[in-house]
Amino acid sequence: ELGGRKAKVEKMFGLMDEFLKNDTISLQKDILDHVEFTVARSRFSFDDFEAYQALAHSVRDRLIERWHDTHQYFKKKDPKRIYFLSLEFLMGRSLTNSVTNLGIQDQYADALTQLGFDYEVLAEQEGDAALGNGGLARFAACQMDSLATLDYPAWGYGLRYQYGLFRQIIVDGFQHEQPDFWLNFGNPWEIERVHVSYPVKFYGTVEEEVLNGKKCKIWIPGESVEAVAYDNPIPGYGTRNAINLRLWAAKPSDQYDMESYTTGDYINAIVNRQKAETISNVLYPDDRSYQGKELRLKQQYFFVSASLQDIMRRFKDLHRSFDEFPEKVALQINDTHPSISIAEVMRVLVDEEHLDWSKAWDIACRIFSVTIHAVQPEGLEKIPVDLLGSVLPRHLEIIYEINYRLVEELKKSFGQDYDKLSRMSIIEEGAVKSIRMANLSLACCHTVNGVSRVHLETLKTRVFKDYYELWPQKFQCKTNGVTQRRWIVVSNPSLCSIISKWLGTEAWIRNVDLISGLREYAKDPDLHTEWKNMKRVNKMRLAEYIETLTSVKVSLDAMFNVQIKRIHEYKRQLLNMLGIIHRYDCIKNMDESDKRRVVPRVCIIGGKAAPGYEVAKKIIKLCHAVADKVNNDPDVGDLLKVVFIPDYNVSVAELVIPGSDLSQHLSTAGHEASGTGCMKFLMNGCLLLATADGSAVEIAEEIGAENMFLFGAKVDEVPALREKGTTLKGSLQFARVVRMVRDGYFGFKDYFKSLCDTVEDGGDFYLLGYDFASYLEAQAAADRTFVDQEKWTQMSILSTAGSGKFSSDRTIEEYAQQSWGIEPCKCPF
Ligand code: HBZ
Repeated sequence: ELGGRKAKVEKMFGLMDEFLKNDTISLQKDILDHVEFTVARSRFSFDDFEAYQALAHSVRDRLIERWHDTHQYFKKKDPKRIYFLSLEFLMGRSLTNSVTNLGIQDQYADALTQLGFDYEVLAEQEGDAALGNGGLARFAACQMDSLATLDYPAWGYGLRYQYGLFRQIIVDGFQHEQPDFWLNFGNPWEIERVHVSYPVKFYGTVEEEVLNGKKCKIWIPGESVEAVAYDNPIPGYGTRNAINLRLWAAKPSDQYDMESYTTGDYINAIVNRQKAETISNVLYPDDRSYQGKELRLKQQYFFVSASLQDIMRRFKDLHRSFDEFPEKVALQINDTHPSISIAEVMRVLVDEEHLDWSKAWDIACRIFSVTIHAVQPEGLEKIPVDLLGSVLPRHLEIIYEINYRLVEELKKSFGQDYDKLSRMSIIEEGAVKSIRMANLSLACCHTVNGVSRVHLETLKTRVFKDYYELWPQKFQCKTNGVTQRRWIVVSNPSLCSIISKWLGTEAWIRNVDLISGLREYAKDPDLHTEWKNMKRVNKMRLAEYIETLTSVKVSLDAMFNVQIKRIHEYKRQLLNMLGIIHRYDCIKNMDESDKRRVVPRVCIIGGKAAPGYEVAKKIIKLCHAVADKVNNDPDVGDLLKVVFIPDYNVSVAELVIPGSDLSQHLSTAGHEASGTGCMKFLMNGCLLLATADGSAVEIAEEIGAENMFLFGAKVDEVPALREKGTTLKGSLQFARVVRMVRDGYFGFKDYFKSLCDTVEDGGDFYLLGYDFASYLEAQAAADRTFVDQEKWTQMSILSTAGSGKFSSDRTIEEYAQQSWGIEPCKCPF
């Protein structure tokens, strides 16, 4: 009874405390204090950027408080924790997301207005944290948001790159890459933890030692680099929990170069020390192959080793025996990039903790699970044996031992089937003998996750066929999702209000299944009016942005048709461009009365090409060449505009997606593992024009295929179509538009020749020619529907209403229950 009263009183004081800290006057005082003492400007004179910095620090104070409480509570309860290891996190901006999740947006907006500032203008001052390439990295960020919101005891671990993904600038229509100096003006969202640091070792030799009469291996490393922690609090929504994303930065270590100082080579000793920092300097742009790149391997091991030291230290604070490790620790590896962690766990358990090999292996097999994001076997990482042996000699030995035992086991099932054994081996023989990191993960992880149903099927039947036959129970589908907090609540506040109003509750923000309640209003004229207004306001914002960036004026009555994602041949931005050229060609050949029936379109394209990916860069140039011609053609006017949005990133997506009518997801069937962009469009009520690939197949099941525009070859048709090879011809229309590019209709004839070669018969690996007719038909269907605004709006409402499954909350629940075995741990105060 007394205990109950005490808890109530504590809760009441907690609420009062919260109120007093978050009232307008306190917030204003706090912001002004930060202007004066943190940003060190006079409180009577500071600009928008300085105001943003002060605001960010004020929000950060509130975040830190919850983050401390959460970790105290986790420590007290000591639940099983999930540790999410990822080489990439694409967090985007933090201010708006944090303020929303903390539930104090209105208070801050009021406080700022009274100070003469506009919350939205200040929010625009923040640059993106772009520590990742694309879907894989943004999905990691969405998962962190869901883990925090659902109160799971989770940690994220990654690398704190000095330079994130390159900035894309366009000069004369060509992509140029520039460094992303994202830390130049400080980062208020991180907390530097100079006292949380670990040495990470590289190179050297392995020696044998006898300990207690037993032979042991010891690694005598040749280099040591210090990993210093930078903590990034991640607040949940509607909870006081705030979890931690710990990113490691490399700093010189004092341990190894004392000798250089004493030999008098002072300058060189310092220069060598600085080299250590290069490890966390720069994010590798997605290059498809990192073969032989020593720095890449060092990055992987650096963050893995530091994270595992941290995890094991936390475990050892409370536990004596590693027997309990699997009851307290789940390790998720995000693609194979962190899979060297498997060898590292074995090294620590066997060499340092002196566990038997089989006991250590049993522990490793119970703690690790992996998610694969690639479709093609070529997308899986391999590390040359020579390289691994030089950088991590002991790990190479361990991997050989794992492989020896694996092959012995495989022989029990497959006898002398040497083809199979060599395909399943962790070691790939050949010109460059390599370690297959995926096979290392498959050998150890208890769960191997695909990111959509189609993808899992591909993994089972093609990429990892042999392993699936051996261990079918390991393979699971965890369809990706995205967080509705960022992708509706933050980026589309008008839609957020409409949903809450019609559902009569804000509960969908934590429990997105409720969003299906919109279905019953899909034909309600009042909802239609609100929905259309919302879309128009968002289109207006986007149109202003387009004009500022590109000087192209676009009509709000046009259909905004968007394709934003990394530029890749399999994503077929070229199909989009050829479709646009076809549309242009048709308009040019129309008389005035036909023109009146054309649905005006604004075609918006955005995305970065990997710096060494020539074909992708040519596609970007083609977008610009076509835009130049079309946008300046008086015969076309507002009927067609083409816009390339430079430097596509998370915050650009937040602006573009809510203002889109139609979005395009054109991957050749079987090539997109999942796709998460389509889920963000879906939530925002943008209709989808898509192939039956990745998650689009599941989207069609949720909203009904009749509510999207599906086209193109199906996954199981693609191999046969490819077989046909040279006999496969695209339509006449296809030949005509390719010819226009070839003949220099858009200029740059010689430059585009090789691009055209990639899609002409015989060479058309991604089947643009085959899918073209069906693509045009889907586009025509979109036009017909757009004319019928009632129908369009109804489809749009049904898209949002059917998007519940694609929340990362659902994905995380599945991981928690099916892979990690963790329970929520909600901080009560
Ligand atoms: O992961 C993407 C898939 O292409 C996409 O279909 C899926 O939805 C998404 C999330 O599961 N994959 C990537 O984004 N991959 C990379 O960015 C990448 C980065 C570095 C690499 C390889 C791939 O070395």
